[in-house]
Amino acid sequence: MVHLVPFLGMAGAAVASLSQLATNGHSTWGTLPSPNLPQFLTDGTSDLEPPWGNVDPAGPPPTTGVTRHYNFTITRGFKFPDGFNKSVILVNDQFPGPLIEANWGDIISVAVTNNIDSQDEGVTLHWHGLTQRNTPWNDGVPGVSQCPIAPRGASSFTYIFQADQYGTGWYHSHFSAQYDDGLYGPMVIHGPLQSEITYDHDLGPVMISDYYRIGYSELLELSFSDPPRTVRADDNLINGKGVYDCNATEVDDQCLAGAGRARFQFQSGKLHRLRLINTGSLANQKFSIDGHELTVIANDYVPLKPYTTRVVTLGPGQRTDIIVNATGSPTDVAWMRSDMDMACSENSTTTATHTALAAIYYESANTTLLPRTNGTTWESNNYRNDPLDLTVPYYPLIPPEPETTQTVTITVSYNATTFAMFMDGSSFQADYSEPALLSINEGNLSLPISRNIYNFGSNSTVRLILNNTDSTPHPMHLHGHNFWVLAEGIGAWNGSITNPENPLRRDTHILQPGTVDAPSYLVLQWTQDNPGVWPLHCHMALHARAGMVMLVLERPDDFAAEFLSVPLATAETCRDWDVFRREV
Ligand SMILES: *[C@@H]1O[C@H](CO)[C@@H](O)[C@H](O)[C@H]1NC(C)=O
Ligand SMILES: *[C@@H]1O[C@H](CO)[C@@H](O)[C@H](O)[C@H]1NC(C)=O
Ligand SMILES: *[C@@H]1O[C@H](CO)[C@@H](O)[C@H](O)[C@H]1NC(C)=O
Ligand SMILES: *[C@@H]1O[C@H](CO)[C@@H](O)[C@H](O)[C@H]1NC(C)=O
Ligand SMILES: *[C@@H]1O[C@H](CO)[C@@H](O)[C@H](O)[C@H]1NC(C)=O
Ligand SMILES: *[C@@H]1O[C@H](CO)[C@@H](O)[C@H](O)[C@H]1NC(C)=O
Ligand SMILES: *[C@@H]1O[C@H](CO)[C@@H](O)[C@H](O)[C@H]1NC(C)=O
Ligand SMILES: *[C@@H]1O[C@H](CO)[C@@H](O)[C@H](O)[C@H]1NC(C)=O
Ligand SMILES: *[C@@H]1O[C@H](CO)[C@@H](O)[C@H](O)[C@H]1NC(C)=O
Ligand SMILES: *[C@@H]1O[C@H](CO)[C@@H](O)[C@H](O)[C@H]1NC(C)=O
Ligand SMILES: *[C@@H]1O[C@H](CO)[C@@H](O)[C@H](O)[C@H]1NC(C)=O
Ligand SMILES: *[C@@H]1O[C@H](CO)[C@@H](O)[C@H](O)[C@H]1NC(C)=O
Ligand SMILES: [Cu+2]
Repeated sequence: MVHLVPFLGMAGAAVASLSQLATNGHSTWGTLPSPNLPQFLTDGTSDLEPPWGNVDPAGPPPTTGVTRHYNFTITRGFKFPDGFNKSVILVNDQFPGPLIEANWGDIISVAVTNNIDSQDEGVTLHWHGLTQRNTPWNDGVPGVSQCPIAPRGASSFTYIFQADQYGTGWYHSHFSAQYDDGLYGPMVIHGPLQSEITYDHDLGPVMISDYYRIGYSELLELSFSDPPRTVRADDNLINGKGVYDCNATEVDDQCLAGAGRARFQFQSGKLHRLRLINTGSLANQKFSIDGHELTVIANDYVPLKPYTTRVVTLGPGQRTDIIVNATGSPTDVAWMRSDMDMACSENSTTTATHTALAAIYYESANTTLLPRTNGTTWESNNYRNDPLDLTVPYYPLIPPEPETTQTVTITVSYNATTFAMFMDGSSFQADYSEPALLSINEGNLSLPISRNIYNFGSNSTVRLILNNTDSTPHPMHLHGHNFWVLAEGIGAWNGSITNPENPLRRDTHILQPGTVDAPSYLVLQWTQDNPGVWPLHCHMALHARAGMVMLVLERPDDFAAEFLSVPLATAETCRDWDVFRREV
């Protein structure tokens, strides 16, 4: 499949007539001037040297002694991110949520209050990609590491954890498919940079999301209805902004014209760092900037040997840091764009809703004009990530022979009422009132089969071969670790590893579609250096809800020593949730 995305006539007005408050609340993402993030936080002192000094960039994080405090109040509100009226979730009145920023090694403390006015809508926040070493109860997964934070201000919970990776990440709700409604935001952890890399401006996060005008509860109802309906994205947003064609026949009076696209600023001849994040629900994204080359420097929280490309692939949950040389003239205007690459939701939407657009204005450009640049061609590659032999970690790490190897086969089945996904024949179900980590910490390993617990004991290394018989892609995410991606393909793995001296490492990687006769495989490996209960799951919220989750139980014998200090707050959150559940 070769795609050429032409200039789009219906790109909306250059200047939004709907207010920023109406589309995104108090968020300023995607408005001019673009943020210019610093290389590190100086805390108002005259620090000229970064706090990580000569610490080995490939080693454990430094201890900085600094704590970054945040207060998050979660609410719902009616916003018009692309012109369409939707009840979105706001963090401190912002959609998408505010930036969490720290230096490598800092402690981050986020006090979260759930003020959603609802009968049953809890909240948890997951800090995607951080390992939560020694703090597994702060990983933010309901039914695994904690109970949901009860709504209506009945409860709050303070997450405290170390910024133990550096680069670009994000936080998002792990409650049901809640982040689809906007409960997410970016995280930037300043850290060492590869020696050959420099840049002039850090434009910060570029959050890309497939977007649904109905709420996630309705989305789940449709997907699990009888017969199950194919869910189709209504739009594709950048930094929470898009322009829906309110004249489309199926749209009623809930659409207001005048929403604006995200805008960014370039300075001619300068190098710009952009932090791409797929904050979406289902869609694979193909990101490009018309007429510009992209130099890739990191995937997830892992620095890469820089390489240059025109298009970057991101599955839900994944991040890619790029440097872009602004080679245009000072008056140029260009489209930044991201195309959904997604077979199962293709029909009956227009190209416009499948391509997220944002305008890039050079320093002397007329900002009331829209770009008229042409898109870049790309080829679908069965929804895989960019080639493993191209994406090579900057700091090499050789995977040892594994102490144990596990194969897990993914199947999907449809019955009269719903569809379900299975990992080795078992479809995951959580009990939000009984987090697995807490049961196991109390010495109870006899949990229901539907918890999909894989006890890897004290093995120092685990290799996992995922065997996918399902015809959709699955962005697989492991909590608590970066994994090695040893191989991917169709059929039976022949044992060969791509770049055996230094395979790709990251925290999320796409398992491509397969069939029963020709399943696809993805071979992952990690070091068991982080005692805990870590979900390994498809990042598509619908698939996780359908059961595509397994729990990696790591070094349970070390729990007694390591877990003495499960905070009282974790138990209190469960009590609050139970009281709340009894009252409704
Ligand atoms: C968070 O809220 C608490 C209690 O209201 C307040 O004392 C503290 O200063 C706030 N912290 C920040 C970073 O806003
Ligand atoms: C948005 O939808 C809500 C719920 O239907 C409604 O109460 C509100 O008036 C709508 N807002 C506008 C501006 O139409
Ligand atoms: C939508 O319809 C209005 C009124 O007919 C028209 O002025 C406007 O240009 C149309 N917008 C688009 C994007 O086609
Ligand atoms: C960036 O582009 C400018 C103008 O095209 C060129 O002169 C410069 O060498 C480029 N910088 C880098 C680091 O490639
Ligand atoms: C999508 O539309 C094309 C052209 O109208 C049609 O041939 C194809 O069968 C449709 N695919 C699905 C999955 O509905
Ligand atoms: C910017 O473009 C608009 C629309 O074409 C035009 O009206 C305006 O005069 C231009 N501004 C400048 C400073 O050129
Ligand atoms: C975009 O493509 C069209 C059709 O191929 C061409 O006529 C036009 O010059 C191109 N525009 C730019 C800015 O390259
Ligand atoms: C379909 O599967 C779901 C989930 O496994 C189950 O709850 C339901 O009872 C099944 N329905 C039928 C008709 O088998
Ligand atoms: C362990 O947990 C399971 C599931 O929550 C429960 O049914 C069982 O009674 C518990 N066992 C013990 C010994 O507490
Ligand atoms: C290693 O993992 C396997 C499961 O893959 C488990 O059966 C075995 O007991 C583990 N070995 C140790 C030493 O914990
Ligand atoms: C993968 O799944 C297929 C279909 O269930 C099965 O035939 C095959 O043996 C599995 N492969 C492995 C390596 O387990
Ligand atoms: C193993 O599979 C890889 C990827 O398909 C292929 O490049 C390689 O040649 C194969 N090696 C052997 C020994 O068959
Ligand atoms: Cu999936």
